[in-house]
Amino acid sequence: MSRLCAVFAFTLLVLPVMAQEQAPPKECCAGCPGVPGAPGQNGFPGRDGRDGRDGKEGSAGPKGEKGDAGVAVPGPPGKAGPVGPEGLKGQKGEPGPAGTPSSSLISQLQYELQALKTRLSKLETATSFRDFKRVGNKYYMSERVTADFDQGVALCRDFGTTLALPRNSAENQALAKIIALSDSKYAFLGATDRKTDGQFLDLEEKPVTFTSWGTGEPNNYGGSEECIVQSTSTNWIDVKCSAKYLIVCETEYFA
Ligand SMILES: [Ca+2]
Ligand SMILES: [Ca+2]
Repeated sequence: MSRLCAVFAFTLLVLPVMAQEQAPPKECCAGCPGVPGAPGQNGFPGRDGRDGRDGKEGSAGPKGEKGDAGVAVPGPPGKAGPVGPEGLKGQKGEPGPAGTPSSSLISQLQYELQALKTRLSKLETATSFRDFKRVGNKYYMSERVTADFDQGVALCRDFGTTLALPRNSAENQALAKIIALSDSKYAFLGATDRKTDGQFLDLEEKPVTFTSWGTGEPNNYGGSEECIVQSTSTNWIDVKCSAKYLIVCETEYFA
């Protein structure tokens, strides 16, 4: 290659722009390089670079504005304190409405009504006698008549009652007062020792537990004293059942 051609070709390769702006050479030799082609297309983008280092901590930001007032929320209840002193008594309330009586209340009322009827019946019987006296739940009654023991038992039974028999000291004294109202000093009692001498049984044949024997009694005088009389001094004496003494009856109700 001639020196001229080499310079010319170098000029075209290094300064293509200049070559485009310049007019094509008017002289050329055989075998010289042709005119440079158009520029190639752009290549693909290169790979991403590595991450940079962390920057310095920034300065503190400006102070924020004052926040809104908080909402009150009740906390859990605390432990119960000690019991305080008793307060003053309140005013009496209005009476409540009348309730419907329960079956048990009705039963109770029926029971009490029956008890009252029985007591009234006993009282009517007692007041039908000339003398009567109440002691506890018992009435002593007397028509101030005298009779032997068996007649007396029948007389009292006719009135739905029994021949008097004190079961305690109070009844013993009440009977003495009834006897004192009459002309008699003694009244028959509702007990005998007809079955076994010395063992007195009441009219239901139950042993007599309360007694008020006088001095030396019962002595079963003559071997035939099977009945008892009480004196106005409350003493008991065993006597013959065939003798005649005051008849006092008794009747008892249960409260
Ligand atoms: Ca006897
Ligand atoms: Ca006697």
